[in-house]
Amino acid sequence: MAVPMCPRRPAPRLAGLLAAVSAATGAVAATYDFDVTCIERTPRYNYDATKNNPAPGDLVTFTGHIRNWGDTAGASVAYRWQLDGVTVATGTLANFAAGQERTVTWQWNWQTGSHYIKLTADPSSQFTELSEQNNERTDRTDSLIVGFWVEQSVYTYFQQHQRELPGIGSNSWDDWAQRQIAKWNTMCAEAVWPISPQGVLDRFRLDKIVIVADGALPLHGGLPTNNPDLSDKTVDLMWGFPRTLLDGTFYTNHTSLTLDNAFYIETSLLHELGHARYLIDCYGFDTHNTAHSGGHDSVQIWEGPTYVGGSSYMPYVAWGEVLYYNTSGGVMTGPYGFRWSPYEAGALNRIAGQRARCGNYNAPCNIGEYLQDLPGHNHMRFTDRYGRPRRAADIRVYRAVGDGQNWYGKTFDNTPDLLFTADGDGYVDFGRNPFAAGPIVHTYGTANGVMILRIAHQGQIWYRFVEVSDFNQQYWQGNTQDAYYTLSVAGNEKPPGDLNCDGRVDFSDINPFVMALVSRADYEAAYPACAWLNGDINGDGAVDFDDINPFVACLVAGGCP
Ligand SMILES: [Ca+2]
Ligand SMILES: [Ca+2]
Ligand SMILES: [Ca+2]
Ligand SMILES: [Ca+2]
Ligand SMILES: [Zn+2]
Repeated sequence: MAVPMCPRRPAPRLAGLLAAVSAATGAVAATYDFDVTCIERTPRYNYDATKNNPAPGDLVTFTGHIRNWGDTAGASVAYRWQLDGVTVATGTLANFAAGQERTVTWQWNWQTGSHYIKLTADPSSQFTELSEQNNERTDRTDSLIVGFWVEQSVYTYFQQHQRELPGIGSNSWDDWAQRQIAKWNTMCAEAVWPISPQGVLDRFRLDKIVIVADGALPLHGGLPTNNPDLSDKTVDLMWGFPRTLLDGTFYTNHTSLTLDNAFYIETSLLHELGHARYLIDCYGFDTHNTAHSGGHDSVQIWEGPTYVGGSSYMPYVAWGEVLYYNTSGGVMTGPYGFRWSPYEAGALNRIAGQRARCGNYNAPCNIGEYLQDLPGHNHMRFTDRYGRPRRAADIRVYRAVGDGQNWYGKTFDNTPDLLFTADGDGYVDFGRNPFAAGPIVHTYGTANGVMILRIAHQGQIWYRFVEVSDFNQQYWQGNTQDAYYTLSVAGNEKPPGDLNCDGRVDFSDINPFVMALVSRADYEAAYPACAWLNGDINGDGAVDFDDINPFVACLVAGGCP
């Protein structure tokens, strides 16, 4: 089929609709609304072609699409192209009929880097419009490319109701769609973390809006939403909007400017586009025990007679079933809320500037490929609540295997898979991949990117979850050979300087300190429930004369720093 580009299907009854809505709301009939709906760039290149981007000097054409949503025919409206803020072309669209869409073009010899192409309708405000806020679009030229396919009824419904959103000048499905991309780009700019000091580097532009008849999606197999046109490889991300989205209440809130209102910002769409780019569901690291409600217990570990899941070793954190919530997710669901988390930003920047590689839809073949980015040696240091090493702690790794029956299914059986003893500085070298014997898997039936550690030290036992996302982020920060982590577990240990183990550091610790200094054996005999190393104030692993001055400082301060 001929590929429709930005919207080209006329909307013949629009003027009538507009008048009806105006009459219904008692508003003054809108006379004009010029709407720059989209800027497309040609030629297009398939993402998997040898040449998949313009080369410097290539002649490219920007085609701007302008709608007249007004009800007055025959207007002549000016337009203006700007590149990097400099006007490069102007013109006038004469006889612009109500409901019509017109296109204007500007050609440019391609340059690498980030440039900004902007099209403005009615730049000197000759017309007072229903919306003055949809008269310009700006695209970063080196953006990745988004295509949306929308069925006619959805397109029409949005044109009827978007204007009911207060104060934002939205008047079309196109305005809504551009707002989704703008939100994505804003989140990219704002994702400034240590791992992404310049935020998410890529920007995205809506290059293709294809309006199709109700029921037409998908055009070439797959799902109407995920795969609106599987034959299209010119975009890097695609999504479809079938008429069935109008069933139910998904788009029936016309007035709330809140993130729970898809008619304003469709957070689930941006999440799905995250998948289309290759991001995984971070909630897939979450771990639940649901056998008591007819489901599956992921954690099937016993500590003596105690079933660990839901016990004091591993309390439920929510709903009487959640044993672990991921620490890595944002848009892909997790503690960062609706923004790109450090993990997501790192993953997006890992392929910054690269077009889609093997699929531009949810899910592409390279989804989650970054899970395999593991440093060669992962050194984890186990410490107590005062930051002291848990020397010779017994560390056991429980790996997840698939449950074969749930999304991101996982089972930790009762047999530890790896055994370690922490060294004199509290370290264990887990090697490259303690999570699994093979690759990290994160899909239906299996998610093994989270492991459980059992830490035993000085008669105490702890269970902790560790996510592969921590290892991935170390890798992306350049620690591809050796990465270092600290896992602090707090027990009944006493603070440094507390030699009589009453929980305080004061004059009553002086005599036992002297005893510890003179003879470890005498000290341990006199204070069997205490730790000789509480006298190691300077943290060098011994109690000796070098600790005297720091100990005095602790006494004066009422505690060691
Ligand atoms: Ca306008
Ligand atoms: Ca105007
Ligand atoms: Ca004390
Ligand atoms: Ca010392
Ligand atoms: Zn998802």
